[in-house]
Amino acid sequence: MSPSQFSIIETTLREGEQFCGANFSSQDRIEIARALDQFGVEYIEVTSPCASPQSRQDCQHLAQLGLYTKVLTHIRCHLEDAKVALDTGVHGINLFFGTSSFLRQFGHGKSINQIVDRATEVITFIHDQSPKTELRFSTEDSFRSLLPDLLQVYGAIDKLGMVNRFGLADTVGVATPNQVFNLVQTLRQHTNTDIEFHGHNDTGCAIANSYAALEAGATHINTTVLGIGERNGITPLAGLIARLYTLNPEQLQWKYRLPQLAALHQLVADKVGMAIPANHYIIGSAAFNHKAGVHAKAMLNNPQTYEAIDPNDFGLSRSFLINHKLTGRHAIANRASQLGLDFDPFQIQAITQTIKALADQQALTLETVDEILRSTFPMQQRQNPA
Ligand code: HCA
Ligand code: CU
Repeated sequence: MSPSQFSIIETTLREGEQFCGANFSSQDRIEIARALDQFGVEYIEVTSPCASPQSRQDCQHLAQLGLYTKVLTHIRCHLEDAKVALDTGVHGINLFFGTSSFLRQFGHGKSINQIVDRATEVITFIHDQSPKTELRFSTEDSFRSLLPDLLQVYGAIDKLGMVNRFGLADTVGVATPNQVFNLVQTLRQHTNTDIEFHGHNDTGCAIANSYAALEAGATHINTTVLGIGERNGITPLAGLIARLYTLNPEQLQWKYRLPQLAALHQLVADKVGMAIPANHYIIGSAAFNHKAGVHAKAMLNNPQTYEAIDPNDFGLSRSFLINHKLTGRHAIANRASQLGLDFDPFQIQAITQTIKALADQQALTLETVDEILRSTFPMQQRQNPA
């Protein structure tokens, strides 16, 4: 079953800021927020206004930019933080509290009962001050927390009837898709609140885990552009889009401006000072490259043969790599006709063999291949006058 209702909570401006290379200026934050808004994510999450004086000003500014996307901020479950967050005018506040034994022992030092009491106090305070503010409560390190502890915390908060979403966080990236599915399903059965999933990518499962969360009934998924975040980051936006696109391209085209995805990624890559990995989902430079001769042949007949994602839907195009030993005569013939050179099949076969033999000896550029095609052409013409 494919999930039909979901929202993206894009946290490049919060989790993404925890990435080693990220140090966004106020202007960067505005540009990134606008680009995310143009792409069409439903929510953006921005760094806590308590993090620094500039973060506070920027949080306020971003909340008042008049974006279509809702602006959330992410704070510790403290009354003081809540007061500051309320003053910024954000649409929603994301609270988190560690429930794993690691965080209870080595982080905040609170018991489960104390966590429930504090969460109740902060949630009630925010709700009383501003009932329209969307509220989310998340248990940090949910997947290394004990199920009875999680159910006690969520159960108590659910009864308050003041929270819009519960968050499950795979803080250290250890969860498997099955574990995520089971925990989301269990929480669904025990509570009446929407569920958000935040998955770190330490073991490479972030996209699969996010999808498993949706399959089990989660409604909101956290992403960042290029997957940036603490350590090696969280679910990459383009990866989640790719995962969902193949299941229902029309829904994705309706929800998001897919042709903006590449520019959004280039913007964030430039701000972070990193190159977009060539093999990144959808927008990496290799994502629609076709190399092996067998692939190129079938692709020239029908692009769907080796593409589950249509690059045109993202304003991108496919390319055929022909300057290598794995090339084939169909790809070479295609290149020749692009260059306006009309060879017969025997000639193409011979040229392909020449290129393969040369590629065994040296690295070839496309220019070299073109040169071979061009220089062969007049000679062939001389041998076979039309
Ligand atoms: C962190 C916190 C967090 C919070 C996620 C959430 C995590 O460790 O920096 O609020 O849902 O991964 O647990 O990003
Ligand atoms: Cu995180």
